[in-house]
Amino acid sequence: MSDRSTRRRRLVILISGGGSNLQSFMDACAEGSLNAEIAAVISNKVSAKGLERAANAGIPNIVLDHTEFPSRGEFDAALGDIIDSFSPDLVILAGFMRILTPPFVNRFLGRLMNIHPSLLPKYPGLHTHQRAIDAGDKKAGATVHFVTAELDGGPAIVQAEVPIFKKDTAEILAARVLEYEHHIYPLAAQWFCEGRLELDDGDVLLDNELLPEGGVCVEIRQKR
Ligand code: NHR
Ligand code: GAR
Repeated sequence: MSDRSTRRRRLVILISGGGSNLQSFMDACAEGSLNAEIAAVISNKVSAKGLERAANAGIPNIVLDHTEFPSRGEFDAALGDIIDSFSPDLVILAGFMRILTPPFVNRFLGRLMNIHPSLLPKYPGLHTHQRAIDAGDKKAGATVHFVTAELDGGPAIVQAEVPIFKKDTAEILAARVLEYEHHIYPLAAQWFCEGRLELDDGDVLLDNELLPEGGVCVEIRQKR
């Protein structure tokens, strides 16, 4: 068996919260739509619910509390060492809420992905759903992208669009977007695990083809 095509890729998943995206990776691995194993889950918050999901599934789970480090750089160096101890092929930010310093990003460049709950380049940073509602936008969504030093500025791999309805609150919209995050994030990871996806000098290639800005667009038809 060639290593290239069939070896199960190793993932390390970083979380800070509920871990529903982590759960979508656990489900996709179990079901076989993602040919990978989750080598470890790491949280910067001891209270992250996602840690329990990992523990219940027998996945090594680690807390690295950023408040115990004197600087971002030192936290990132320790985090990078723990990640490397699991020899991952791909590192997944799944609701990870700490901005990462350039040395960390460069250490994992091309094998570090994030999902951001907006249609980037719109609304990088925090409070994306409220900002989209306040702006009167008709659609919202989520973007999977390679992480670069520019916050939420790395090139996009795949986007899902969902409608915004008049009565939406940020919470309602967040839940609608989250449902589709759970489809597109394991999908992007599977492309990477199959060797179909790469970051090439700031561009994203899928099957050796340059992706457009925004990446692959998955339009979701809303059952209503
Ligand atoms: N790091 C780099 N260098 N580049 C990216 O694209 C990153 C990143 C780290 C995290 C996720 C991102 C998101 O999808 C992400 C992308 C945290 C903040 C933030 O302001 C912003 C964006 C993202 C994650 N964090 C505060 C901080 O001071 C803390 C907020 C909190 O703890 O609640 O780090 O949205
Ligand atoms: C998701 O909506 C994710 O896109 C977002 O946080 C949620 C995490 O949910 N990420 C960020 O805002 C990153 N700053 P989860 O913990 O249930 O996966």
